[in-house]
Amino acid sequence: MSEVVSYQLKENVGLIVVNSPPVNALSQSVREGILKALNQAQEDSSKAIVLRCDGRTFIAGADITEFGKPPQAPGLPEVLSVIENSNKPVIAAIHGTALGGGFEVSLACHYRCATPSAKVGLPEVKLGLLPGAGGTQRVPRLAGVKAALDMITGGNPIAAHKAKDMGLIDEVLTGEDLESSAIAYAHELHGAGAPLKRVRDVTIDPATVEAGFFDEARTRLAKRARGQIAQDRIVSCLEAAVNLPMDEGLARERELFGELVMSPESAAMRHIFFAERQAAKIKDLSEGTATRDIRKVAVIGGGTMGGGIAMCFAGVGIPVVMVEVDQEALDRGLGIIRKNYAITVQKGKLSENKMEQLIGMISGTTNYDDIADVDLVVEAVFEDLSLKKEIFAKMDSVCKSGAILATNTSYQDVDAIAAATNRPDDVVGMHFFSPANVMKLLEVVRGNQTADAALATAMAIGKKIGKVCALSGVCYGFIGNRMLSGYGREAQMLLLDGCTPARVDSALETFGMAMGPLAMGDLAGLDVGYKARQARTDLPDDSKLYRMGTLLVEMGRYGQKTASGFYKYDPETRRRKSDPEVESMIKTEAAKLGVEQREVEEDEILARCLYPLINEGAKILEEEIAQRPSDIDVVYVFGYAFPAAKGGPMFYADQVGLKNVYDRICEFRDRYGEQYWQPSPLLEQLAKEGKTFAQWDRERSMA
Ligand code: 3H9
Repeated sequence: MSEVVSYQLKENVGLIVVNSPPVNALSQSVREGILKALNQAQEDSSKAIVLRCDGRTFIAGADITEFGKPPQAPGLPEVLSVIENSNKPVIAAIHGTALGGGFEVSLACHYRCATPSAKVGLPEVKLGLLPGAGGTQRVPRLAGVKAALDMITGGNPIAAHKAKDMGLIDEVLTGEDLESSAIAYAHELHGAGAPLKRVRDVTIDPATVEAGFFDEARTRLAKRARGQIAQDRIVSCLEAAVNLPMDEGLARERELFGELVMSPESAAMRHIFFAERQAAKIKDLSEGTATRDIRKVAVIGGGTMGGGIAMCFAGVGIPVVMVEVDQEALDRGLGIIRKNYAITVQKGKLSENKMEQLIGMISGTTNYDDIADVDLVVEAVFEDLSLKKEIFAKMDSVCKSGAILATNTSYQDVDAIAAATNRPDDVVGMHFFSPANVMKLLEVVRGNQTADAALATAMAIGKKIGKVCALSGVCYGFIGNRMLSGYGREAQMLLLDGCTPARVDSALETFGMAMGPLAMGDLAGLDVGYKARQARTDLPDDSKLYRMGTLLVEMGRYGQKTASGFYKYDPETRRRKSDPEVESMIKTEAAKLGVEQREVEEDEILARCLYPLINEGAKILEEEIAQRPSDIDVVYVFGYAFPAAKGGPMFYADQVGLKNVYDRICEFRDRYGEQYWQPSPLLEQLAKEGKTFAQWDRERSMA
């Protein structure tokens, strides 16, 4: 029939099976195969048609690699219309995840059945898109407009039983085998004379939608996804579902899908989708590199970080031992974990029972001998190299052979830490981001001597605990924090130049950052950066450098924790407010330092803050600290809330044009000095050659 779609008549049922690994995406050959099979089924003696997939999942969506390329027939709408107009009932039999176009295929079928573990969803919004094959028209017809709005703008999958309750699927199968259960279900429907149920025939009563519903949704979503257009277009499609006949609604959906698929927002988000998967691959490690089993973990340090890390492992059923210096510190650490879980219970996102189960996975000790049997230790004490070395020497003396010894350091030299042990090949960096149980990024740091198996295990366990992993070499601050230093520096320099904190932050927030750099400093604690700077000997001797941050700390204004920093904070709501005292202090300091204040354009604020990220990123590539430009994007999107809709700093630079970025950096160098603005040789080279980072990376991998 087709290499990726087979058809056979089985027990009077026409059985269409899609087999297109890895996720049965709707490539041209899959669309064509399904179409041919459907046509064949119309002609034979089958009483009903079952569509199922081989492999790990039902169709997981359109083939994302085809977007942006010329369309190839048959289009998905054509396939769906043949399904819907079939003269025999078509039944989708779902396992794994029916996502995007995959779920839309099932919605065009007359019936949907699913295994209990299956999930259905419309995640297009996460790619800056909307469901373009009827999802926005059929879901509200089945589940109501409000549920459709939440499902499509949230993009999260829904478990089979819930999907049934919502009316999205008809049957949760109970049998062990998907194919035979689905065939049995088809017989049952046929026996009962079940009609050809077409979702398009359902009408939505406009009276069920409250007045102002769509306006309110638009305002709320615009706040949630600043600067992104997909949410707005989804609302328009749902409005069309309510107000227009089906075919006109479908036409509107196609038109808006067409707009989004060509948008820079979607191109950036698709880039991040593939970048995330690429980052998990270590170039010089063969795919089959053996990993070690991680059945028990120890976390050294019961602070906020250690607690969050322990929760990550407990969450996937791996028992954790937390080690602290004394009972009091241990009780405090375990207490924080309990409190964190309790908050989740209060929010209704965790049951009391499950909470107790999770807490039961985490034990505590003050004795290193108790970690002799663990497979992985993650050290998460404060940033003091000699303390870390001492702890690693202790770990080395008690841990069993083959245990992986990981440090969560943000800045320290992983090689120096490894040298404190007799097994530097088992030492690796696992740099979590705070709060560790929430933030998605894990920077896995490869030391000079880290063994392949230790590295592959760190990446694998990172994935298992739900993190997005990116590999970094050893350098001060690794990929993320190293790049950040210029970003924070310029945010503060801009104050002396004439910006208020609110002006700097709002420029970056409008760009899409979840929080501007100064508000972020207040959240992290200005004292943290202050202490880190004091330990550094490599900073230029310039009284303008971090002037405001330093002054604020010296006044006891550490940020949110003291209810004042660059801003003032309401102690109850933590809401920030501009502080006239800070604004006048900035003016006074600028005058003292002889900086002439001026009106700074928004465009300059963005360039001054973002271009240091790009320039340092280019240096990180030259030094091979990061494997690829897209890994840097992953670090920034998942660890620093850089907007996915801008694709990460390196992708963004490619869009702006490297020559434009380079020229602006040269302009800043001439104005502010080489100690801050030294263009990276790689950036200079690519700017002169008229290339992008992505092109450079492709050419390099082909060479
Ligand atoms: C859409 O459907 C639009 C329609 O509404 C309208 C059309 C007109 N295409 O994630 P994994 C690759 S938009 C191409 O590691 P898992 C992926 O890159 C689409 N490739 O596996 C990776 O490749 P590699 C809406 C895809 O088991 C490999 O498959 N659908 C696609 O952890 C394995 O992926 C989505 O957004 C694709 N659609 O998770 C769903 N999907 O091995 C996107 C995956 O070379 N997919 N690949 O690195 C997912 O969420 C996950 O892949 C899934 C499996 C949950 C399915």
